[in-house]
Amino acid sequence: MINKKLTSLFISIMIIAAIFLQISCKPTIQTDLTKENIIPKPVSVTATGDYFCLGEKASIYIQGETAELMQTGNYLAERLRPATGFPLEVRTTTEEPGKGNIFLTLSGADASVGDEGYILSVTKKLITISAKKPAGLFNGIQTLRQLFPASIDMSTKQDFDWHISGGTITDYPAYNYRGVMLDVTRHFFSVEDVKRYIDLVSAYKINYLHLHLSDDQGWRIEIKSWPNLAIYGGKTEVGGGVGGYYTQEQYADIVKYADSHFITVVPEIDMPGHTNAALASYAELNIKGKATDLYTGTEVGFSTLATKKEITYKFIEDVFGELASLTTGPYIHIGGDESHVTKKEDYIPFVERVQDIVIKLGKTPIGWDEISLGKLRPGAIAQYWSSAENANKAVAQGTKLLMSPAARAYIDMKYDSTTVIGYTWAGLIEVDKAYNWDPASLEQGIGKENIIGIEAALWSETITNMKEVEFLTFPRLPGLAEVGWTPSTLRNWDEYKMRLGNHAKRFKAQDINYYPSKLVPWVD
Ligand code: TNX
Repeated sequence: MINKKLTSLFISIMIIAAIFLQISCKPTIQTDLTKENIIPKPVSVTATGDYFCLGEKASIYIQGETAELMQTGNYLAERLRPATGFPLEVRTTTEEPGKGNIFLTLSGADASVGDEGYILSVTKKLITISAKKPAGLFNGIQTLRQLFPASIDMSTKQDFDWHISGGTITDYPAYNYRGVMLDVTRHFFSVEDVKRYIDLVSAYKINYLHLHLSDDQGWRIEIKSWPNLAIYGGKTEVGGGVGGYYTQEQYADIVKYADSHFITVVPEIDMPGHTNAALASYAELNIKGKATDLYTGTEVGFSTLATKKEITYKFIEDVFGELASLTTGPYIHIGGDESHVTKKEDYIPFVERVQDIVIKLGKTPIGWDEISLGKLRPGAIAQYWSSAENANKAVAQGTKLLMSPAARAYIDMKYDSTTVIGYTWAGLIEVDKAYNWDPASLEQGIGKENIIGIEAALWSETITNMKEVEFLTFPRLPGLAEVGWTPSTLRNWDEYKMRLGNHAKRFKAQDINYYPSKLVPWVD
């Protein structure tokens, strides 16, 4: 009798538990994958109407045991653990795992997705990301993060049904280079700041971080063979603040952190102009052999290295030699912009010789568009920022361009006339203006075949802290990331702004100080 009662009680509890489980995993919002607000917009999305529910017992399975794969699995686990409160163990497997798990695999994806593409499939049973390379898995993970409710990005446990819509996403980038430049010279930003920047931009599939490491106002990287550059030349910044520099260990830590987010760091030492910090640190680099004073203003174009002195090239070889050994990526940026006090006949042979120095170190030189005044070495890249004429000169030499048109991609410009920080020299750049352009049809004579990608540039004359960095970056950067990732035929401002509006919740969950543009229908 008692036994019977206990059995029926047990059955009732089981039924209630089953119903509860069912309810707790019932989606409260739509389950149409094609209606998700993914940025950058994927190449193709098909929906099944099904949904997957992430539960406490889920694990992340990786197929293969390479360190990079393991790191990618751990990265995903670390993104999902705080808000879900689930353990989400990372395990290796040789076959498709059972129900309720996440599966990251380097087999199964069609070769057409390339090195950075992925296929994300969501069924009731399993989430699978397949790719050719770990970078593709990482990009698929960024998409997956955006399929969860925005609370997934909170740093503390949230009471939520972690369901996502079912279907398949096939995705790959339009351009291989999707970058952002951070100027750490005009104002210095700490290692922690740079890491947060990497966290935030990698979510939008940015894969290059260009660090502007030297300028008139400061030298920001330790060079052991020329120690005064950092110790003296790094002492201050715009406005006279304390400045700072990265030790080589700190810089290597940034590079490693970026690499673990599939972001390649591109270091820039600007020359022959924008060199006052170096000229103040070493007298012998000056034409007249006398050191200049440190500079804390915002003028550009008044400084130049002594292009006719041999010591200058010894200096460049030493600096780039040390920098190359800290650089895991292919590029070293040589600057070359606004050298207004360098004579053209001196500028051209200088830029040619500096390219050769970089190439000899096994790296590929990039320079601002002015470098196309001289002969560009095979493989060198010109970064278009202001002169279409220079950009066309580069194309005529068979050189590929990195597109950073100031009127679209200079995210140090104000949004509108009321923006407190930022410049206006390249115009006001509202969120639609940063989004609404196509790199391949922006300038006559420059087509997709001439372009490696795009880069947003954040100069820091007017910004002093991360809150300000975030304000100018968000929400323009997600739009620029989409310009670089999504085929132009799939892009449209009116549709994009709806998706962007839905990212406010994600910005808030990550405590991002974003500009709430009136052009965007924000959904809180
Ligand atoms: C132009 S862009 C510069 C920088 C300034 C920036 C301010 C470029 C290659 N040179 O030196 O910081 O404008 O917007």
